[in-house]
Amino acid sequence: MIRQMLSADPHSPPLTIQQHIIKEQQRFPDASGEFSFLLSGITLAAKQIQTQVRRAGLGNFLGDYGSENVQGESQQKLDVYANDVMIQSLASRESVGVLASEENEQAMVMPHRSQTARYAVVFDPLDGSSNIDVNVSVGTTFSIFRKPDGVDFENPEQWVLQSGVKQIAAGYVVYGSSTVMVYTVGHGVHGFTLDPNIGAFVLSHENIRMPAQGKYYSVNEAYQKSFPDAYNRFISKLQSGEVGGTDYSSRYIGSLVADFHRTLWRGGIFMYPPTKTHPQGKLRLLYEANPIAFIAEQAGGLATSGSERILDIVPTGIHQRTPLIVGSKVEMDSLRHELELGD
Ligand code: AHM
Ligand code: MG
Repeated sequence: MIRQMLSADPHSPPLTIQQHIIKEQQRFPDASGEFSFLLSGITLAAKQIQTQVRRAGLGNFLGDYGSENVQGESQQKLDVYANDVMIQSLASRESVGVLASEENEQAMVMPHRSQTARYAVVFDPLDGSSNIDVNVSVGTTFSIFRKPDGVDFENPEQWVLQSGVKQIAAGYVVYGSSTVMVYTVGHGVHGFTLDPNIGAFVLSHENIRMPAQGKYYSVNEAYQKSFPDAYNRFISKLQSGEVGGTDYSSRYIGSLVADFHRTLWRGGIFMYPPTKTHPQGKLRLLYEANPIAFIAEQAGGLATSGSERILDIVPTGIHQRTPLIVGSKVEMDSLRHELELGD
């Protein structure tokens, strides 16, 4: 279960994310400090993004930027801002050689071209951006890979076209009623809440465990007629109390980070199955499904595309899509059973 660290002793000094990362880094024998410096680039960017998200209605920061990204989706001003901030923060870290973003068609080689660079970061700078203008939670997702041996700056996409099991760290930031960052380096999942008084992410949830079963399912039911039958049978079972005897409620925000954050905390299941308009699923493997799947598994949950474990998928393209079903063990087992029966 989630342990509330802050309530343990209100007078103990807060443990910041920076201190926590340094502690985690000691698990790696060859740790040089560069990995914690890399992660500090992400927390710095997150603080800047959250500042603009919080003031979005005040400046001139709402609405369309007037261009489309590589997916053909219109870019919001905050998408562009968040992307610039992530790139600027990470480009100054010499340990980072390559970046890939939802907002950029190609993988980006960092101008320093440092021979000591050994990490690649993939990210969605502001996920769920259709929710920005209506003041609903949005988020940032990221995933970190080590540079594969023998790969250089001539082939930047090879730095990031790695299956999810190769992630060395992943996380997300949810800009909700508070700003929370959740991350894993493969030794459990930890959550940090931004304390606006001191401007630091402070450990608020250590060793987060996803409950084995929840009471919410999360799916865009407007598309139900175009889901494969197995998903509809499973949804019927949820609705009729046939999954662990639970009476389910539905919750769907339309921001993956927020929908997953609730699923991580409360248990249950999030689904974005194949649909007629998105037969390969809508969500992107590298910077949406992979970090969420890594965190889910580290917290005791499961994540599948419907046909295979998300973390085992070997990507062929930076913006490749996948169906994503992620959640608690009981719901995931019940869905697997329906999928095995076929359509
Ligand atoms: P985005 O990256 O363009 O913001 O799209 C991803 C978002 C996810 O956050 C969310 O889970 C999904 O799109 C919602 O899609 P839909 O509106 O089709 O239900
Ligand atoms: Mg996105």
